[in-house]
Amino acid sequence: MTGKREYNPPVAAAPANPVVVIFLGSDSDWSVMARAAQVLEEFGVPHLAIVSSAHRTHDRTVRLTKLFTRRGTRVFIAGAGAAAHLAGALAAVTPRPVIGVPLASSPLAGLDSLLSTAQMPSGVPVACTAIGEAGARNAAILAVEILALSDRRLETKLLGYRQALEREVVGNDARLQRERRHGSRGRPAPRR
Ligand code: RP5
Repeated sequence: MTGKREYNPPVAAAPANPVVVIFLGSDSDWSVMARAAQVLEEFGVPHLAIVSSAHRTHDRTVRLTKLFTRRGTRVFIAGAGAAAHLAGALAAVTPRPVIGVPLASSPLAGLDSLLSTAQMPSGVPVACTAIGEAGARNAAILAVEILALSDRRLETKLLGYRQALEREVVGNDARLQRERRHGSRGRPAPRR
């Protein structure tokens, strides 16, 4: 014992009882993981984003996960790159669903994080989304789907979101057909 007080880093200013907590392995992950926060914002889900690594600040990550589990957080999202053990580290200490987002921040472009997030041993699952921005968005949508199981208002919003997606694709198709009829959507360049 050195007699020194343990370093107890503060938690970011936040809603005290976030329904969803997004963990980032590094602040360099924020540009991608902000997509998840944006979706939760759109659905009006109280959330919090925290930088805390599975490796560099392991004890803090465990402590925070247990703290937010006690406070009632329903779903955790964990975005990390490289040897991405963050989602698994959370899942090890919370019974709540954990959704991992593999990030393409290493020379292996996310394949490493995809495998290390998805390949959990039997008994401690994490849901794993696609690599990068699509995965970050989908993690938040999946979190909303989980919450909507017991929240009709959220389910109605989800249905509205799906209908908007459908309208967008149908609209894009109509535009493509129009442009092709008028010859304004170019043909692919001939192969050389
Ligand atoms: C991972 O290593 C982080 O999640 C991040 O994606 C990657 C690089 O982190 P930094 O070196 O930019 O902090 O743990």
